[in-house]
Amino acid sequence: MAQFQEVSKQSALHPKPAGLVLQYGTAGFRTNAKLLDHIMFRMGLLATLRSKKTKATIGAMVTASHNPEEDNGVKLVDPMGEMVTPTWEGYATQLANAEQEDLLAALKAIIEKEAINMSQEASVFVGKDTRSSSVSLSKAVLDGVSALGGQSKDYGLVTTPQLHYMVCCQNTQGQYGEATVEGYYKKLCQAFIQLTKNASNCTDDQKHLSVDGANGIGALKVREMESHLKKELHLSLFNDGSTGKLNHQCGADFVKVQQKPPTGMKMNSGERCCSFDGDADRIVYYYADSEGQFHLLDGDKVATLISTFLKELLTQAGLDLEIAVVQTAYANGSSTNYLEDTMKVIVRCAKTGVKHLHHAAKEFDIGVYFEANGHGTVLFSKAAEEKIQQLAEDSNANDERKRAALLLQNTVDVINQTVGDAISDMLLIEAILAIKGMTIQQWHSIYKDLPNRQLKVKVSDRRVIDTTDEERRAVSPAGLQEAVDTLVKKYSQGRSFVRPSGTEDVVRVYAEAETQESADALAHEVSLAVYRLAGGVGGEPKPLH
Ligand code: NG1
Ligand code: ZN
Repeated sequence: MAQFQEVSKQSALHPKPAGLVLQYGTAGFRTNAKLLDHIMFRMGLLATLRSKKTKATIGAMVTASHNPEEDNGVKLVDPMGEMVTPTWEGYATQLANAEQEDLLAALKAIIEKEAINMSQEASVFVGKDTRSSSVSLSKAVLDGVSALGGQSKDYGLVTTPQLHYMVCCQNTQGQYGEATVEGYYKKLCQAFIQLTKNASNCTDDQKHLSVDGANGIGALKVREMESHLKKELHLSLFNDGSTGKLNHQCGADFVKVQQKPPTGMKMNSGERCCSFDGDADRIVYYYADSEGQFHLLDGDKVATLISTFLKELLTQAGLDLEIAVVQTAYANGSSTNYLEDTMKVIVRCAKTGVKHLHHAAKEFDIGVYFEANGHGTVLFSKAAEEKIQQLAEDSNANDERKRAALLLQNTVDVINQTVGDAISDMLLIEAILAIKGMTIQQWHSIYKDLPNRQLKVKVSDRRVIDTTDEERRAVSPAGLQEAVDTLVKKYSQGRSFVRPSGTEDVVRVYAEAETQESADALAHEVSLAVYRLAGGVGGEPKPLH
């Protein structure tokens, strides 16, 4: 067939380095940009097949999120804006690793297995982040699409969640919104402005927020959006990419893991600040108190704020909808206790990676999901949205119920339900704080985080670590979990677990305990156990103090 001849011809221009093996990981392929040209071309091919199979538009986003500038990556977006399904992640890995001469056979195997009608039209939306390598790599994706005769639309520079949004808008024939960046700003900002009308006496100071753009795409997009906010939110942008390096000493991942402010940011005491990551799908908040001490409000605090707000509105509206919060093992123990014991909301634990959280959140009328690192959103079931709408339009409902329903409606509209979105989350958080007349200090004091520490350990093959119980326990290598259990017992309020990263070649260690010294010591001791029992490489992990 002519299509396959074209694939053969084009793939020669995007050759695979022989022997290179890469996995579709927690969030797509991710590694040094120099190794990715063939992967991009092949993901263009796969996105086209996925589009033919689903008879819908598929997305391909070129980004390596919070990884260093030298890295890049690609992830595929399914028709409703979700992450591509696990079976197709498997195909992605197969296609990516087929040697040059086996590519056509690998492609045909997928076509056959999925019984894909190759005369079906295909449409792929492509987006990229601000990495210099993204320019040629996104072209390679477009080449892959055209080699299989698919139609593509290149959105150019967009945040990851913006691309997810476009895909969903397109496949819902505009029901979810208009599939343009302008349409995205309009929908979110209009909802934000409606929400803030419910805030009384908001001063200019309270409307101010400092944003660390991680020197990435989020900074560009916040600038683009600003005029739509009609001065209801005043943003001071730092690390906007004009001088600094992407994700270097800044961005949500740096702030969360290092538990300190990004460089290049001016922090006045008590003022709200937030950081995006490199592709603007994560957000964390923080502030410095009058003594200059830094306080972090991570994804767990965000989930708590949002779920409290929603629960209050549901009560006011008299709507009987089940609300749950989905977290991962990285959620701070205090947040889980607070949500379950004080807030009385259902809490579920899912494996790391938003696709797992997203899936779990779909089980509820309203599913609030956040990773501790600030990646998350809220999902409303169709039935929930309908009930909210009915009440908002019910002329017999009393004023309080109606007001709550309208607030819920605008909340639904300000949220990007397709995936975690730093811009959308920021607008929602700002609206909630304004409506509740809450300062960042008050939000922070809802519960007190247990001191915690995250470390990385290099091992020769991280696959020797296998986990169970949503990654909270290791089943291999032998003896590791027992060692962790023994160490944890030494510390008051201790908790620790280890898992192989899905985005970096490391094993991650998490520990929390009553004091920072204990959390640091526990994390270090567990790192040593990993190093000794799971084939550590390089020097032994050193104590933090
Ligand atoms: P890995 O490298 O698998 O831990 C990291 C984050 C995930 C998720 C992905 C994708 C942590 C501990 N892990 O995954 O939560 O966000 O990157 O970006 O934050
Ligand atoms: Zn990201």
